[in-house]
Amino acid sequence: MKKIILDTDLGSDCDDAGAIALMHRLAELGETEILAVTHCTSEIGGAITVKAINEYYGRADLPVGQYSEKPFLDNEICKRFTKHIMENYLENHKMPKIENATKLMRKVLAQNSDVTLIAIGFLNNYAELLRSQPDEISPLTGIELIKKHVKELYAMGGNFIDLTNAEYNVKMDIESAKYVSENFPLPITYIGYELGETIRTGESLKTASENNPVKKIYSLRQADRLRESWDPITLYCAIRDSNTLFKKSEKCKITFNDNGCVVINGRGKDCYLIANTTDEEVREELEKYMV
Ligand SMILES: [Ca+2]
Repeated sequence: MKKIILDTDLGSDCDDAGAIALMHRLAELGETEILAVTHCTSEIGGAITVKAINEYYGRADLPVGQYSEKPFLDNEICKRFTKHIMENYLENHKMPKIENATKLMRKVLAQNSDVTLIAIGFLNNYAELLRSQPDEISPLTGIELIKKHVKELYAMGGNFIDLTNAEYNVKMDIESAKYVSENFPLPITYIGYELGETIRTGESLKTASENNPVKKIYSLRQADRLRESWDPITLYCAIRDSNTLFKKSEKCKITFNDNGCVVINGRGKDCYLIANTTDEEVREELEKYMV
């Protein structure tokens, strides 16, 4: 069973919520153990919305962390649905204390081994983890902690079909994407923009309970309550890494240029996923786990 830490930018888009629902469902089935969820913007509603979803799925005590090094994407666009979910949550909860994401990751890694890291937002939190220095939690640096306690990283990011086009998660923080791609000491599997672009999911949420915050998020974000599936695909493939819906590219070295575009360069430890079946089959499979 894979132990995972999920890092999300929930708020920029709603497919993070679909991915978090899918993660909880696969945990219920005994396929993964969720160690922590961290949020990579400084918008507090994003982290509180993660807490609200975790509580709905029976994991109110799951540790949640947030990026807090400097203000980052704390804007109205990112509050389109988190504002509503947070206000609703605070009607019957006190304002929870949200931990610093880097500290939380260091604490969780120090206590676990063979952890799979997952990114469905920008790579700033993992860049901070890589740069972290020995502290009261561990005498190891971030890189040493990763080498000792982590297995791999799955990251939604990059466009692997059009190498002249920067994908959103990379474009919004090119410096962190470059830093992680160049310094992460273990294999990175990338889920490119092209994989989620043509697969719209959320249909199964339409029949969910009205109390389901993920259903509410899709209805607030999308008129037809469907959204492209970049993040659910990432969670699905990180947890079920031997699935037949996608296959891995040859091992190669993947980095990003100064414009945020993918650069594939000879031999290396990384790979990107390639579609291995029809969009319809992927859509049907994802929908099974989004409620
Ligand atoms: Ca995302």
